[in-house]
Amino acid sequence: MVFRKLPGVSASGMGLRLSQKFVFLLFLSGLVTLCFGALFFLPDSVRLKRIFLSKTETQPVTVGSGSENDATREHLNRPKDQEPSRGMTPGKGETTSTKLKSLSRKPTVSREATEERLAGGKAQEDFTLPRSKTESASEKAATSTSDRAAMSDTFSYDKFKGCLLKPPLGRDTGRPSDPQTNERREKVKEMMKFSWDNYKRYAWGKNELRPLTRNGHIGNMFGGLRGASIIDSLDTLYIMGLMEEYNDAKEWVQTSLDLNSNGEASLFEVNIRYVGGLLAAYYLTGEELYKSKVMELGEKLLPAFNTPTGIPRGVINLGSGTSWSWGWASAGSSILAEFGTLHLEFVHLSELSRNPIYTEKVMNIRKLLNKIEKPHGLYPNFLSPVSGNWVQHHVSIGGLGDSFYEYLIKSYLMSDKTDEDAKKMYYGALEAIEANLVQKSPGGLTYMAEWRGGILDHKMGHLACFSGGMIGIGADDGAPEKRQHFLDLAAEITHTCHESYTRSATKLGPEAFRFDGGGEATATRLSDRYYILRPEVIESYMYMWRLTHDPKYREWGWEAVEALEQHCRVESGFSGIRDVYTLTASHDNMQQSFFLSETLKYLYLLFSDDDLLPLEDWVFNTEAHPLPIIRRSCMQDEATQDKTVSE
Ligand code: DMJ
Repeated sequence: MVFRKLPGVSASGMGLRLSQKFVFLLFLSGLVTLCFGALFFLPDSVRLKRIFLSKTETQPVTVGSGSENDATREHLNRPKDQEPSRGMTPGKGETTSTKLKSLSRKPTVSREATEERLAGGKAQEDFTLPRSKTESASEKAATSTSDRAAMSDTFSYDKFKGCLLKPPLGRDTGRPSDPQTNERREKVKEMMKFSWDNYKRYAWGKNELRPLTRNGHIGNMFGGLRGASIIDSLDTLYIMGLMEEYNDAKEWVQTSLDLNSNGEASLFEVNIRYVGGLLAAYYLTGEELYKSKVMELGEKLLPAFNTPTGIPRGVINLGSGTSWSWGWASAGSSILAEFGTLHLEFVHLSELSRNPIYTEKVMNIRKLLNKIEKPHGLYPNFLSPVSGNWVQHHVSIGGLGDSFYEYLIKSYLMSDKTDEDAKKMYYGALEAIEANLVQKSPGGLTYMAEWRGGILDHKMGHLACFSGGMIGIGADDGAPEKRQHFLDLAAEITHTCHESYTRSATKLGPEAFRFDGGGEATATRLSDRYYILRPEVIESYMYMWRLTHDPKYREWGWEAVEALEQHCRVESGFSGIRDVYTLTASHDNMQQSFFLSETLKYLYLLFSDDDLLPLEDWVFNTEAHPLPIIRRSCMQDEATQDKTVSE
C-alpha cells in the first residue's frame, strides 16, 4: 500500500510527529475500548456478542461477585403464581401426540427389594462421581483448599441411613389402623394412579398433561428440560407403593432425562421441582442414577449467581449459563421467593458432592439479606442483584415472598437445629409479619394482609395459606412464652384458609380472597376466582394434623378430596377450574405437576400414620419433596458406619 507523502511530514512512521502519533494512538485505543465495551450492552441475542463474550459468560463464579452481564431480556412469561391464565391456552409447537414410549424392556425393581438392598448391609456403591467429572473450573476457583480438605470424604448412603431416627416409610408404610382413614388413603392413591396413568398415556415425557385435549404441555419455565410431572412424581409414587409406575418413571430418568438443554429456565422452578425431586428420589431409594443427575443439574445452575452481589437472577439458559432477570420484575430485580428458595436443595448438593460451593452461594444470599436495612423488619419482594438494594417496598407472605420464609425455618430444622442464623432470621421475620401484616377481620378471621410501602392491601393469596403449616412447624422452637401463641396463630390461619374453601360453591378455594368491600375470605374480583389444583391449604391441614391430631384437619382434607373429585376430575385426568363460585365447571385444561408432587402427597400423608416420612427426620421442600435432616455429628461419627435402621 502506498501512502501519499504529506508536506512537512517525514516518511517514517507514516510521516507523523511524536506528539501527533501519541494523540492518534490514544484516539485509536479509546475507540477500541469503546467498541469492545459496547458489546456488553448489546442484547444477548446479537450474534456478535455471542461470538465475543460467550466464553466469559460461562466463566468461573465466585462467591458474592462475578462479571456482570447486564443484558436484561424481555422475558418470556410471568411466573406461574402471577399468571392467572397459565395452562388455559395450548403451548406453541405442541401436538396431540399420544406416542407412548415402549416400556417392555424396563427393569422392574420392587420397593421392598430396593429397601432391602439398602438396609441389608451390602457393600454400598460409592455414589460420588469422580471429581474430575463433576467439578468445573468455576468450582475450583471458588473453593479454597481448606474447604476442600474439610469435605474431602465421600458421601456414604449407608451412613446417612444409619443417622435417621426412624425408617422413612414407617413400620407399615404409614397404613392407618382406622378403616375409614385407610379407605380415604386408598382413595387418594387411586387419584394419584389416575392422574399418572393419564399423564403417561397422553403426555409422556412432556412437562404436564392437558387432560381435556389429551396432549402434553411443555411451557417455558423449565428451559429445554422435559418430564416435570415425572420428576415431581417419583417420590409420591414411591411412598404410595405404586411400584410399577415408579419403575416407569425411573426408567424414563435413566433413558430420557436430558440435562443438556439450551432453553431459558426459571432457576426457582428447576430447583424446587427437578433438583428437589431428584434429591428426594435419591435419599429415599439410594439409586445412584438420581444422584449423578442432580449433581450434573446443580452445576448448570451455578452461573446464575454470577452477578455483582451474588444474588442470582431469575432466568438462566442451562446451556450457555447466561442469566437475566424476568422482564416483568421491577427494574431488573430478583424475586425474594425465588432467590430465597434455594437453601435446602443447595445445602444438600454440597452434602452429596462434598463441594462447599453450593452452600457458599446460598450463605452469601443470606449474608446480604442480613446486612441490608429492612423496612419495619420486613423483607420486600424485589431486590436488585446489581446494587443489593430493595427495589420496591411490597411485602407478601403469598406470591413473590412465600417460600423465602418457609426456607428460613426449614433450614434451621434441616440443620438439626444448628443453623442459629436461620432461626434468628425466621423468628425476626415472623415478629415483623405479626406486627405489620397479621389482621383480624370483623367476623373474627385471622389473615395475612399484603403491605405496600406501609399501606395494607386486605387480600390473602391461596399461596399464603402454606403459612398455617409453616408457623405450626416452627412453634416449638420459638421463645417458650410464645409457643402456644404460634400454634394458635397457625390454627387460626389454617381455619381462615378452610373458610375460603367452604364459602365457595365448589368447596375449593379461590386464587386470592379479600377482607374488604363487605366480604370475608371470598374473592371479589373475577380474575381471582380460579383454582389450579394448588396444595397450600391441604399442606397446612397435613402439618396441623401431625402437630395436634385434631380430627377436623382430616375431615377438612376429605372435603377437599370430594370437591376435587366432583369439580376437577375429568375423563382423562384432573384439571384446574376457572371459577370456584360456579357449579357449571369451566376447566382450564391443565394438570399441574405440583398436583402430583404436593396436593396428592400431602393428602396421602394426612391419611397416613405419622411414621410415614416422620418430621423428626424429614423436611419437605416447597414442592413437597422430602429432604432428610442433616445430622452432621452422626455422619462424622465412625461408629454409625455400619448402623442401619431396621425397616
Ligand atoms: C408450587 O410449585 C410450590 O409450592 C411453590 O412454592 C409455590 N407454588 C406451587 C404450588 O401452588
